[in-house]
Amino acid sequence: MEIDLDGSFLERAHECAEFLRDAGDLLLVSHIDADGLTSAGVASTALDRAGIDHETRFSKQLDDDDLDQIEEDGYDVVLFTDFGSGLLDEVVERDFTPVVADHHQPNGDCDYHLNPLLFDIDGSSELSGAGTAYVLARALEEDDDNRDLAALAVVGAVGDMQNQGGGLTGANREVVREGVEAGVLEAKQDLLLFGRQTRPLPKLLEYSTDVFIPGISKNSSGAKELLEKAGVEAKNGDGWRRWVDLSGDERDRVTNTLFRECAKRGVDSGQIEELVGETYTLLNEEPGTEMRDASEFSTLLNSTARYERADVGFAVCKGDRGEALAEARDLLNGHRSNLRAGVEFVGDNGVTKLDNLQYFDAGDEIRDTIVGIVAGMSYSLSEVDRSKPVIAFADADGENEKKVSSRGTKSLVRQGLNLAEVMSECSSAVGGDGGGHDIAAGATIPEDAVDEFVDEVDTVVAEQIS
Ligand SMILES: [Mn+2]
Repeated sequence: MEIDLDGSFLERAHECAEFLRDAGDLLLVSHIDADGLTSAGVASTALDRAGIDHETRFSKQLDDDDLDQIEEDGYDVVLFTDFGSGLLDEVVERDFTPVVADHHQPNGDCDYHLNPLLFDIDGSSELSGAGTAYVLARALEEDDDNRDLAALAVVGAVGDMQNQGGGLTGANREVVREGVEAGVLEAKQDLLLFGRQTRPLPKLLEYSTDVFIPGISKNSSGAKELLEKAGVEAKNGDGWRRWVDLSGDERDRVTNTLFRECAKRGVDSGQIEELVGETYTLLNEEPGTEMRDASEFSTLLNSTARYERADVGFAVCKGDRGEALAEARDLLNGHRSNLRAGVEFVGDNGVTKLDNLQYFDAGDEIRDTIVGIVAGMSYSLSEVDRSKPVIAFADADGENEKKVSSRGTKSLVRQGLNLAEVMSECSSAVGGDGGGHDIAAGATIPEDAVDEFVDEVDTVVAEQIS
């Protein structure tokens, strides 16, 4: 379904925009993750351009304490981005007027409620929080200005994994189209390996663990050999070359060689196809930087969010390429070494295997904000079975609670795995709650319910995959 920029969705956006112009004391509140940070970046930039004063703050999960604090601070109007819809029945009781630009399932409604789900657009796969904020931003300008913000909106959609299946679809395509027309975005089919802008070539191949390629993934000499076979120099005078440094012809040679080697090494054809998909380049960003590529940009933002430095990620979204960017890169480096340590922990301690899943409990050894990524990365370990989902537990902030993260593979999803359903059903069966995406989902459960929970998961996964 296409976003109808002339239709009722845009009409609602205009009503919200008109209201915001005379908002009085305005607070922008957004979610702390890549989509939430880009949502705030899009909304705040558009408000600035429209001359609307506002302050900005972030929250990991909007709750009553946040609402109490906002009320106490005496704002007249609060613009919520990337959350708010789910708590609207409580928000409307408060002593301020809410404007909500969100894409999550609504609980309640208000006059200024912009949410694709209210307009028959799928909020989980076809428009993100940043995409919704983008529609609002478009309504804040009478002409075609603010279309440059489509680039950030795409970063948000990618951050929310809406490009699964090879590219953005639905209303997101309209956002992509506007970004391309505005000259800020390039969308093209390319190798989907992570790090096309910043990683040294051999590392680009070596770190491909989404699709595991025997003899190349996690094998630096194998990765270098592949480049040799493709007749592509891995180095030039300045050091390692990156994907972005290659000519189109060189990229084709590497891609074709990679396909051939995958087939030779028994990677199934469905997985080989997943190595290529639509990629998004932010044309106003410096080549060779994280911000140039939507996927690398969203990872940079996530690594600020996971360490509660939303201020840093937000500043980068608003264009800071100095101090904030340097700090974001430090956080990213720290994040990577935490991930390495996490995977090492799983390797050292192993996983417990049931019929239809494997799990590990990291206790307080791995932060609950990164244990899900570690679970996904652990597929690269020989002791982890790619034919079963990985369930990871970590101690949560809350007392007597466990944070659960789960990861599957694309091939498991094709066989019917839906971890969002698994996490939601199985956590509520033990008195917790959860949800997410088919390939990656999470939950919070009582800490004494781990055994019962994994048994539930074992049963539900069996049903899905059979
Ligand atoms: Mn979102």
